[in-house]
Amino acid sequence: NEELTIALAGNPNSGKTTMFNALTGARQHVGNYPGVTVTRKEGFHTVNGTRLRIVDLPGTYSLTPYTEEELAARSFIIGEKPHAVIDVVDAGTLERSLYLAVQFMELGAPVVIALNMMDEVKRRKMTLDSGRLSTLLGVPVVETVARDGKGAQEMIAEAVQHARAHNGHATPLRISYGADVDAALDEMERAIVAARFLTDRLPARWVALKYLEKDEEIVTRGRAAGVLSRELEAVSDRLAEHLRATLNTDAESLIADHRYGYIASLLRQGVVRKDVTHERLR
Ligand code: GDP
Ligand code: K
Ligand code: MG
Repeated sequence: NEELTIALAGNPNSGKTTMFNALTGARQHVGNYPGVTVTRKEGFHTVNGTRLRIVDLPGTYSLTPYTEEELAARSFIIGEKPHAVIDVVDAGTLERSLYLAVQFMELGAPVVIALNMMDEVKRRKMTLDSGRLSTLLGVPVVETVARDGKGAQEMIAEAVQHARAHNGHATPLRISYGADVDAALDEMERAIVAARFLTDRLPARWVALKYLEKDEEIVTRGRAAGVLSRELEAVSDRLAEHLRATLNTDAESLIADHRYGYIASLLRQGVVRKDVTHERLR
């Protein structure tokens, strides 16, 4: 019998556990991620004879992990390759929340976005066009209210369909980070592909990005792999020096700026409309 693993991911307090409880009820168990004290919650949900293993991941803002929770969430997604990753997003803080969604997409994870807390969005007289967002991002987007289970069935149906269509992999999103960063990424990507460094499980461009962000885990693995790491670090150092001299900035900030720029431009294309009339009346 088919069993699919579906991860619930997202920022802290976006409604993941509420959604997890709504889906799995009493069929839950709690453990720990290997080597860390972070709680691991999983449970089961059956839909049309398909058993879904649902994993409630720790909250994370970024895939460049700064905390044990973030590292556990990332390791799960990279190591266990869930069939679908449902990114539970607080729809009221869409711009900030999509920062993580975009990173899942760059990683090539099969993402479904649950625009949660839609009750709050409506109460604030905001209008979100989830269909438009889905078209622009190229991933399913479902509106939910986890607190009363609204949209949960549709969300699960989308996740199952997405899982079957992608078999654990989606085409990684490629964002432009500007001419200087893109050139460095291209050069690193070629070296990573040639050395087959982590390419069995990760997009080469994502590994290159992590090098520019000085990701501890990826750089440590690269150093263990030998000469390639010196090559990648040389490109990264050269870029760092250039950015410092020309723009007085570093690669990490530029990468974050471009990600936010990408998201802001998406949202301006008809995704977010605030009811201005209502605002003027107050
Ligand atoms: P997590 O950190 O992502 O697991 O978030 P939780 O599930 O613990 O939810 C954080 C808070 O948001 C709790 O107080 C929930 O009751 C509340 N919450 C979750 N989903 C919704 C929703 O759709 N609408 C509203 N208004 N509140 C919600
Ligand atoms: K919480
Ligand atoms: Mg939680």
